[in-house]
Amino acid sequence: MPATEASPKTKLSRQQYLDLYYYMRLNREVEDTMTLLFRQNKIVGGLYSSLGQEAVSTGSAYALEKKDWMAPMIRNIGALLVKGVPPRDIFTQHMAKYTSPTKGKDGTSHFGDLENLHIVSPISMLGDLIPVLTGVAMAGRYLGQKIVAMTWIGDGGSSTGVFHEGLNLAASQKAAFVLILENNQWAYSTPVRRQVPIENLADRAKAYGISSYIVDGNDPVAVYLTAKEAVDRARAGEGPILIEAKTFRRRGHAQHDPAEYVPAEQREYWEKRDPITLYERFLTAEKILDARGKKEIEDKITALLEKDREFALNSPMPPAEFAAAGVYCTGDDCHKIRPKWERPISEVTPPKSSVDPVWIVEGFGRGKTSSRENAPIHFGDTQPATEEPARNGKSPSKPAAKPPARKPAPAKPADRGKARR
Ligand SMILES: Cc1ncc(C[n+]2csc(CCOP(=O)(O)OP(=O)(O)O)c2C)c(N)n1
Ligand SMILES: [Mg+2]
Repeated sequence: MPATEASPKTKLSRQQYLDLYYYMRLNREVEDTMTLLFRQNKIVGGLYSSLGQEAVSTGSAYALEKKDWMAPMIRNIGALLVKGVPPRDIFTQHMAKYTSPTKGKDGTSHFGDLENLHIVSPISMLGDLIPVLTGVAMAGRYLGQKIVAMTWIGDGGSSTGVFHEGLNLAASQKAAFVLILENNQWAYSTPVRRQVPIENLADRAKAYGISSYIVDGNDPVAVYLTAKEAVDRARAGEGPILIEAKTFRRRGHAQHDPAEYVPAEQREYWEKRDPITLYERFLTAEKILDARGKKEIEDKITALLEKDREFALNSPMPPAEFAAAGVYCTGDDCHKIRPKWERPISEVTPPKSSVDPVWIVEGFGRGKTSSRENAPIHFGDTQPATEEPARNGKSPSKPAAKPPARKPAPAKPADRGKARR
């Protein structure tokens, strides 16, 4: 599908327009605050900037419902804020304070909230969140929750093997999964044209037979409307959807990288397209935002960030004696998460959920197999199988003319579950 056109005023409610503005501003100011903290040597780990990409994180996450799941990557602080993570968690986490979501065990953004906000922690290995979030979407369907799962990937990350494996899995499972591909033109110091031989990364969706969109990643309304349509379609059972958001990484890969390899003309082009400046212009022209409204939003953000920054600065570092706590599962305190069934459990547990297999794979599943390679399956220890032996590695297409001399014992429910995997 072509890029979404500039969005007319009537598409969103006034509150929605203002929410997008608030979250973009909050996103930028949380990161500006952290840049200052980094310069003061208060940030423990790496600090990545999403300057110029705020419309992608906020517009896409804004399309999710409360019950939906997401997994952010390093440039998606905006998505965390939209989903309801308070800035104090982001500050304390980056400062490795004891009050942080990981109790000071990480100095960047590796935290989530499985219980309430439905956020899976980022995984540093690029692309690995795709099969994980596909699994979340599949679990949601299994549990009857009608949820959608969303994650983000960069242009560089879209060249990993697991991107392709994950999307193929999502497509074949028709998972309610939306993948936002942030094409910010650079993967570290490699420009996108030198790592991918195609113009539009959205074209990759064709390989998996799934739908895709291309959207202006600097227009929050276009991102939101596109993501909303994708989320609605995924929820309706249309399968996964890939959205390529074209944008630009205005800072280096992380704080240590001055990004001198970026051509000046390219930087200038994108600096003129700052998403917040453009959106503010739009809101003013449409009379959705005036000077007073803008000041109210700014004051609200300033007060919130001052409070949360102070909280983080005044929080203690983790006590040394807790270094090993929460690292290994003891079976007592961890793994408290239980599935939330929204359909009768009997519907998805044997015997109601089970059907007898219509064909049997040699050496797999029911019954015991002979230890000799290529030997026909013996159901039980003594009786030879009377079914037609498999040929060329394939199972017989028809059942044997005569029934087995001894009926195989039905597999236990647990075995059946394994056999199906
Ligand atoms: C599988 C894997 N390979 C390499 C890395 C190291 N690495 C971390 S970020 C990055 C660049 C990612 O570029 P892109 O996906 O375009 O995301 P961006 O940083 O532009 O948001 C690389 C190579 C990694 N984390 N995982
Ligand atoms: Mg990139």
